[in-house]
Amino acid sequence: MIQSSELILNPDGSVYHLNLKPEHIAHDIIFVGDQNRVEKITKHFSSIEFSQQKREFKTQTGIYKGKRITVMSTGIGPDNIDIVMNELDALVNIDLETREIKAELTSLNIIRIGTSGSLQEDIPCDSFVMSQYGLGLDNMLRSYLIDEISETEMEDAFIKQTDWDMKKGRPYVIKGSEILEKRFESDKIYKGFTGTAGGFYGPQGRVLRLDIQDSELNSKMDKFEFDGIKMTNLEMETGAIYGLGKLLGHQCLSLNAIIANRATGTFSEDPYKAVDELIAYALDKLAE
Ligand code: R1P
Repeated sequence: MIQSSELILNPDGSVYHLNLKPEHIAHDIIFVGDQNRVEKITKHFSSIEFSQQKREFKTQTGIYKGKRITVMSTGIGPDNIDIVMNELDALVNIDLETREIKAELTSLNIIRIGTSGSLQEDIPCDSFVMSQYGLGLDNMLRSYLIDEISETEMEDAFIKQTDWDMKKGRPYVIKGSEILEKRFESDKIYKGFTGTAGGFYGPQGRVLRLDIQDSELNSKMDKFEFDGIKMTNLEMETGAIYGLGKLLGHQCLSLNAIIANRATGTFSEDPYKAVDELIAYALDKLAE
């Protein structure tokens, strides 16, 4: 039995941070970072059966083209992903009354619709990237046992090619769901290798008033290559979603609208349009 200090439930029986009960979520789930993006997706639904918000975690469940879908905001960063993935998994795979792990486990489909900065000149603003791999530059996932699921050869190549300082922890590489990749691919979306940073400024090489540990990191990352795979973009959730998804047995895929190009120093003239177009793309693929 999982103790009440470990799996915390609210007085109404919902999971602590997400404030949800098992009946509130679908098995097809869309993650967004920004809570205001939830309704930009659910406005396309024919009906919404449930809405909830606690802190940055806003959830709506409804129907799009006959399919029941949950849309949920995760807020920013891998630390939030730890909360969202564990509590979502508990909703389907732990009996919240007996606090026992269920004998039969459920696998969720989880699609992130995010925003991201491109590292490559030829992946311009307003394009879409689907992450074949997530590279975690944060340390959150290292609290779990990941040796069986991580791509150690790619990690070693990244460490060597970027001269990564191990005082920052060992980067991890996790592959996304190949099943979902096949469902969401087309000639409208780049396939990529997405870096997930544990912060927005220093951890992504941005300098305002503070010097950073490696001011050359971004230019080393954009030159990184392993087996023909180059690093495409940087954001703050994909690696963590892929890692926890794989450990917990869920299918995960991250799609990002490119709103900044770090290689050319440009920013999208209409980032909301790019996100809206990615939403339309992802919803249609999900409903197919
Ligand atoms: C940073 O501004 C946030 O935007 C990106 C990053 O991953 C980070 O969460 O994604 P979202 O727009 O999905 O939040």
